[in-house]
Amino acid sequence: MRVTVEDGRLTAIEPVEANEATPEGPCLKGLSYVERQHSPDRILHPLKRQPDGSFSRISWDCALDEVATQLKKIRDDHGPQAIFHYAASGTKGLLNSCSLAFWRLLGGCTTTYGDLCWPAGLEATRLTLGENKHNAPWDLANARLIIFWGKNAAETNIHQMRFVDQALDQGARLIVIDPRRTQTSERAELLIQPRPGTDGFLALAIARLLIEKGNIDRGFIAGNVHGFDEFAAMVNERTVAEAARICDVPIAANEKLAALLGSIKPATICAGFGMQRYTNSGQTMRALISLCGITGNIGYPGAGWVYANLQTQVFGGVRDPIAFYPPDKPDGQVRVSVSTARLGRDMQAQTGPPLKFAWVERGNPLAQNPETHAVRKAFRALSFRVVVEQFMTDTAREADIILPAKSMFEQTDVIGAYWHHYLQLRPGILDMPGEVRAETEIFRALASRLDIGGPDLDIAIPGSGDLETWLNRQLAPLDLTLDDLKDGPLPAPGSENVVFADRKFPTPSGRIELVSSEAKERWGIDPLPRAQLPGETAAEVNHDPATPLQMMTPNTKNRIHSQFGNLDIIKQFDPGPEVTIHPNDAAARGIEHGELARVFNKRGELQLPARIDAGIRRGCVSVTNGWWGEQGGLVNKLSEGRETDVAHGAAFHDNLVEVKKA
Ligand SMILES: Nc1nc2c(c(=O)[nH]1)N[C@H]1C(S)=C(S)[C@@H](COP(=O)(O)OP(=O)(O)OC[C@H]3O[C@@H](n4cnc5c(=O)[nH]c(N)nc54)[C@H](O)[C@@H]3O)O[C@H]1N2
Ligand SMILES: Nc1nc2c(c(=O)[nH]1)N[C@H]1C(S)=C(S)[C@@H](COP(=O)(O)OP(=O)(O)OC[C@H]3O[C@@H](n4cnc5c(=O)[nH]c(N)nc54)[C@H](O)[C@@H]3O)O[C@H]1N2
Ligand SMILES: [Mo]
Repeated sequence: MRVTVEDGRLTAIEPVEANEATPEGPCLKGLSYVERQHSPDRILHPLKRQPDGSFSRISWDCALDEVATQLKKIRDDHGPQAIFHYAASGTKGLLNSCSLAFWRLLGGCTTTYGDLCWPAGLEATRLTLGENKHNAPWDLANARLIIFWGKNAAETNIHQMRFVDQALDQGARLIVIDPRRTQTSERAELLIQPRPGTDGFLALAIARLLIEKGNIDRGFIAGNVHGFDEFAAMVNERTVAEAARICDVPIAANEKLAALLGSIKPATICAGFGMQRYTNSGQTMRALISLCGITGNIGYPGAGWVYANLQTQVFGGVRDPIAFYPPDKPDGQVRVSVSTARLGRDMQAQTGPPLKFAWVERGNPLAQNPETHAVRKAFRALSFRVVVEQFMTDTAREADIILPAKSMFEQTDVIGAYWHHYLQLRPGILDMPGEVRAETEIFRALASRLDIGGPDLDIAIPGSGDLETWLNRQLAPLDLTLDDLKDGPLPAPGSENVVFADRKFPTPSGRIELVSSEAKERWGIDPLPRAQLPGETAAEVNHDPATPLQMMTPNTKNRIHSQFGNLDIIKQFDPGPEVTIHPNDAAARGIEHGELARVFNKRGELQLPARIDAGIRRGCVSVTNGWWGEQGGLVNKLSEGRETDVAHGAAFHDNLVEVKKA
């Protein structure tokens, strides 16, 4: 984005055409930074909780002295693992590594493993293709067939729709697979609405039809696919009619999808994160990718599996989803970790030693992690909590000390992406308001109180005068400098516009693996992507008459998780949470449009106005995630802390509820 600053205030945000992925510039959320940056609700000073639960302003010296005293005492009395560090996806950049470096210098801490967002899909992709990368965003315009599977790009990847439009203008076909009718499906010629969590069955039925009709790419398979014969035998274990019954979609829809995928090339499957938020999602995602493999839609323009593009993760970190695994052996450090999907329960279960202190930055676990009640209980069981935040979130409200956090305009950093492949400079262009300090400064101030110093500290955490030197040091292995990035976005070194064009797949067999022994060894799942029913929502195995409705909690256009919803510009469009319910399900419960309804299960309850909408599958309800407690929309009160079958993701949508008139 190109930003205008006048008299120290952000006044305009405009497009940067040089970023070919987003030439039309930011969406409403991006534009709303004009309000967010200068919002009167921003936390501008350190705050301390008072005995009555309110917060009052204290000086930085008081705040840091108290935090340092607590850290020292807890480390000395209980060991550093009694200190819990939590960070999530609030902002991205190279400087984020400083926080972990600080705890390492302190002697270690307890962290999290797994991730709330996308690990099941990442790991499924890695197991199958060897690497998480996809064609450049604009290459989608070359596709003749586009399948959006569990992805609502018109809301969550808005820029991608530009390339969908270009493809459609050139005669491409668009299919959407989603239990909800969405803004994305409005553009499609066919919307398939499977029973949630059953997409693996659907994919294997399509594979069966493709193989039966000979609509597969035998040449490509012979050269590039490992395990095709076993896969083909496996898909014959279930008839298309059986699969259609499990997914509850018409057989004709299966046939149409198979006919399109079998006859139109190049085809791109754009997979979202929807169906990888179930307990079976690793296997589901593997089944979906196999469709690209058997139709030879990998390694060509307009073809492929578009899930996550980690080509800018050139600094380590998430490129290899192994980073999500719990450390088997602490690397010489006293490091323990708890599952982020089961955060509340796992925090409470720590015994050697029990957790005493939490440090939260860039995240809002009281709203965004599963099982809010357990998370709250775990935080309240601690003796001390610090939250570094810009706004008074549900998590900040739990803190003993709140430290004011910088915004992305207030400190220079280098950022990557997970859809396009540009590295970008994010220059600090505004002064920090009030008494705000960057995390790097906060950690250095704490370090001096804890007798941590010397070259180790300077290498790990730059002082404000050394920021550019530090960033240049991170860029050096890539033969890049900050100056190179000053003129605009640069493709990450080694990134490709068409991936796997060389047909080199870094899997154990060097091919696309439809059979993966690694899947079995690492995760104990079937080496074949055999479909399984999801955990809680599998009506066949688990039907609980008390909670007959399946609840999805997807993302939404004008907010990012729990961010932006507090801004006036956003409230105009999204004033508050609602529960979307099918007219028949509402009628059966005597609920009218706009009436207050109770949405509940054994874990918790929300009271929300009902939005009656025939676009949602019967038997399903949805509430977008990210509402705040004060708005009455903490959706994770209803979700259980449950991991996905691979890679420790969170099975957010695998969730049953009942709805009654309030
Ligand atoms: N505006 C906006 N954009 C965002 C975000 C945001 O909060 N707001 N967040 C960003 C982040 S961190 C993420 S992870 C992405 C996520 O973006 P998406 O990949 O779009 O993920 P979700 O919103 O979780 O789910 C996508 C769709 O999957 C559907 N779905 C749910 N269950 C199933 C199922 O069993 N099968 C199928 N086929 N579909 C299912 C939902 O109805 C939903 O429409 O968006 C990113 N972009
Ligand atoms: N039920 C349900 N829950 C979900 C999901 C779902 O689909 N359903 N989706 C999940 C997904 S995909 C994701 S990615 C997670 C997101 O989970 P989180 O990352 O916890 O969610 P955010 O709401 O983005 O919270 C980020 C916080 O960081 C703060 N922040 C921003 N910049 C900075 C900074 O520079 N420094 C500091 N200290 N703080 C900063 C923001 O003010 C904000 O409060 O939510 C997950 N939760
Ligand atoms: Mo996410």
